[in-house]
Amino acid sequence: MYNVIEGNLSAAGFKFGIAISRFNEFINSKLLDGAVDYLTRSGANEQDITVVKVPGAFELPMAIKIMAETKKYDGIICLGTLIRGETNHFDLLSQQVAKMVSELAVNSNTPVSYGIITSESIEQAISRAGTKMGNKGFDAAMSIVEMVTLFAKLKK
Ligand code: INI
Repeated sequence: MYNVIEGNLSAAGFKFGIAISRFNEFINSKLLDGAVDYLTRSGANEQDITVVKVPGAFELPMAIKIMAETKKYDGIICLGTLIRGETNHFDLLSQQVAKMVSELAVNSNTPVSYGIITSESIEQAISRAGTKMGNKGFDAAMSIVEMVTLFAKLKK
């Protein structure tokens, strides 16, 4: 019989960092609510959750890098909203940020989950922040708990 190593959904005892941008704060605050809701309902202690705020999505990788270097967090969630209608450099920003975030996660050995909405319009962003299409912050928290618990097993 083969061996299977996988994470679980119990956040108890782990420390989480959340990097969040202020740009589109109205939407991002809903993502933060969703992420904290998931973490605490999965057993995380509120005192074990640290929220780091940056101006915009462009600055998220910089914050994540320092956060990962401190080794204070078992996992980091990044939250933000990029709306095509609002920016000419939407494509550049969204591709660069996603690339940087994944490189940071791989290079730092700290799991980072991606809770950044990239949408065509504000309406579409709202539908992904706790209305019709779920909550991307909640989903990113679910992924980070699975990865953090997986890493704990892999490192044993
Ligand atoms: N930042 C975002 O997080 N979302 C956006 O939609 C956005 N738009 O539209 O431009 C945005 N721009 C700011 C950018 O992330 C930086 O904060 C800014 O360029 C300063 O470095």
